[in-house]
Amino acid sequence: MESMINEKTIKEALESKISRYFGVRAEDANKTQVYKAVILTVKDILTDKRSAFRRVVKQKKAKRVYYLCMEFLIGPSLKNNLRNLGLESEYAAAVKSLGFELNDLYEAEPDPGLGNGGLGRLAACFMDSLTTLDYPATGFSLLYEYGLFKQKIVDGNQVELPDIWMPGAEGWFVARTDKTFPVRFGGKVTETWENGHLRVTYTDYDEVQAVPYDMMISGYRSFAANNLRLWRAQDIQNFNMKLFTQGQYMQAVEQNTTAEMLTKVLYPADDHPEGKILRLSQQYFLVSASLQNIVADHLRQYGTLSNFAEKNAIHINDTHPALCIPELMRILMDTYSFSWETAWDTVVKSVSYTNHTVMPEALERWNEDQFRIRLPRIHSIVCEINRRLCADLWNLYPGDWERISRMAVVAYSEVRMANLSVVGSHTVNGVSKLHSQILKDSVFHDFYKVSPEKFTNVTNGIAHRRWLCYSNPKLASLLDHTIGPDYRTNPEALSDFKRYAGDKYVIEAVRDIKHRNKESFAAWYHRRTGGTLDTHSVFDVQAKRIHEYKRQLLNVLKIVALYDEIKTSPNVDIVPQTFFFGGKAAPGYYMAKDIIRLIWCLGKEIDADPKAREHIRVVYLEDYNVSMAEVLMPATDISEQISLAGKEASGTGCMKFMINGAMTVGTLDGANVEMADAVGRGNIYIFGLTAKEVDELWRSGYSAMNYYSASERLKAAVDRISAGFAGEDFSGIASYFLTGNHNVADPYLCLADFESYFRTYGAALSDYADREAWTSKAICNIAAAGYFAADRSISEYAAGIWHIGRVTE
Ligand code: 26V
Repeated sequence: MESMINEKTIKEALESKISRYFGVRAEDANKTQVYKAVILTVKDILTDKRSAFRRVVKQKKAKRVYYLCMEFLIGPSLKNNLRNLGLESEYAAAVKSLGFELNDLYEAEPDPGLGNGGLGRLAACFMDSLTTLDYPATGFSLLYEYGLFKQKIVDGNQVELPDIWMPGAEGWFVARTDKTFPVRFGGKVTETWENGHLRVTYTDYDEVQAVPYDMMISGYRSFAANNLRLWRAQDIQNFNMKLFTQGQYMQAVEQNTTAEMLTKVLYPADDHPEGKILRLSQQYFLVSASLQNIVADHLRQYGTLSNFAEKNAIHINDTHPALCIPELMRILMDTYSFSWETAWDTVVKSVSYTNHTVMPEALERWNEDQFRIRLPRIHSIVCEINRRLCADLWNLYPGDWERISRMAVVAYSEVRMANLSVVGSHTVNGVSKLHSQILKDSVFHDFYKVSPEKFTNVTNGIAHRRWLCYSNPKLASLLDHTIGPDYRTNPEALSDFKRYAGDKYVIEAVRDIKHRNKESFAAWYHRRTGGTLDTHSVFDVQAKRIHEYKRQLLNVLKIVALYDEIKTSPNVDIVPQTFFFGGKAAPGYYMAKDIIRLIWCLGKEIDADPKAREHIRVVYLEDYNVSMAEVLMPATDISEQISLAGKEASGTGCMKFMINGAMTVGTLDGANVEMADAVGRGNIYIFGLTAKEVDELWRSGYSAMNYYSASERLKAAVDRISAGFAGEDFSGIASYFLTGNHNVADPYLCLADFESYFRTYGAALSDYADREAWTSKAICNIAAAGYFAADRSISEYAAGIWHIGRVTE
């Protein structure tokens, strides 16, 4: 079908859209109008593809997967879609004939930030692979009017600005006002017995309409085109019916805003659940609308729900959509008269769950009273799930109250979403080998002992076409010319590139590509900020959310120690280095905001020091997001993956840097462990305590002060921080290290890992001096990165968890 599309047909289509939608002649259209017309035509192409795909899915009665996630960090779509469809050069020519450059359209495209970080980006990468591999899949999430805030750094302080992404990127979405579903909150539930059947009546509830907004997902040269459906809350009931007709216009509008608040904004904290009723309502809104939709589609095709679990896999991405479990129970029992047992069997056979964090403070719990008032029917179902669970456990562990109360879904007036997720799904997986092991050993140990077969691992992966082929076209073209283009659909074929690790020409080419990518990044940075960068310096990058466990502070200690070295030695001979930091802090996470201020002030002080600034610079990259990552990763020499071992579930940024030929300096945490196995210890810079050693250190009693006293360099660095930078006081951070702000000194063991980190970083730096050897290692990294493609992760989910097959013509 795409073969009938060429420059001429595209140009005609654009002209027609421009005249029809904007009432101007094509040659008079401005950039925005051309951009919008491009989107409209790409959507038409995808719509045709999608209807062909749907027809075959239906005809083959294929099992479908539904991926539920509160976040989809989709990033810009135009380049990805055009390249996936193989239509980029045709579009470039057509757009040029209208007087514009396709690249300018790419750069001007807004970046919908409908996610916080790793979790949401993973969901977006997975949709890409699901579609490329021709699996029938639907992503479900919310259409937040405001995505993750835009970050401004004003004198070192993070300031949050609303992310108004809609004027622009909303063009990719199609509102399906014909496919809405009602979602009910509050009200009263009455249970009566009629002819031996429990009848549940639900009255006095508030009803909100869920309106779907669909974005089609293209796969790379795929037969499939899938759908990402985002729900938007619309209050029709209150607005139109009741108050409005009674002439109470303003009250109608006020109530209307309350309901529509549901999808107003994405919660910007991925560290602490706020326990806010609005967040719970958002979760139920997503779950209820999506499940009604899934059930309706299933019934339309099969006319029965008896084969529901055979034909549908429902995946909950972290605990946020865990209300899927009681909601599907509700629909099956209350609407379709299933017995508890049959409904439960269907639910457990349909649902699977991925855990994405072991941080105890991120595990969601809801106050039971709030939960009951807001979701009375769901509450009663959750209580019954809990009652049956506890009864089974009592048989298994008679008298072991402690264990049973740990495993309960409802206890101490709280609803525990993680326990609900484990109990109500057939498979639970972690996102790296180490993380999955930790789930079995500690977080879910009790459940693991009862049902070991439930637990499995699927190591995360990235959309390597977006993160390598499209964002690093020079490297991709070198790969095409050396190993051939097969790796684009078969990422494991990247391993062929290893043959070139000793090839002088290829080494020189990879080195030259890295340098040119650094220049492109510098140019991008200049356009953005007016600032300049030294592209001959080492680009050392730590880009991720700001979290204590990710240890941006350990990186700061290293930089301060280097700064100290530069200041105190009479003749310094070190490679120039630029230390980049990027990432947002949750607005209420004061420590994280302080870390940003520290980094920024350190940078300012170094810039003002004539001797130091010859050698090192610290750059805070404001508003790190998907579009920035796409230019930054190809330009990076050293990737900092330095979380405390046992804390980072997987990490996916690490994979994006690796596949672009950056060298990793990292701990044995998350996916780093598997990266080290894949590339070999000689090609990665591993340092620090292992997860096991971390546990032992805590058990034996950790004294930060001992590490401080034992290392001159560390002591000097902490004291330097205590003395402040650029006139700002950071003594609080020094005491965080030594005495602790919440009783525990140095809770993420920065001091314990410092010496090992500093030495290992130093080794990386001296290796960098031998650029040929360094680049040869970079080649090994690119060659070993194939395993970390989302195509591999998705094949594992499809075969081992969802049991779905590809649908081809
Ligand atoms: C948690 C919460 C809890 C409070 C309310 C808002 C909110 C929003 C998001 C989250 C999720 C945190 C979990 C997360 O993003 N985990 C990351 O998942 C990545 C994909 O699996 C993984 O690579 C990272 O290591 C992990 O930190």
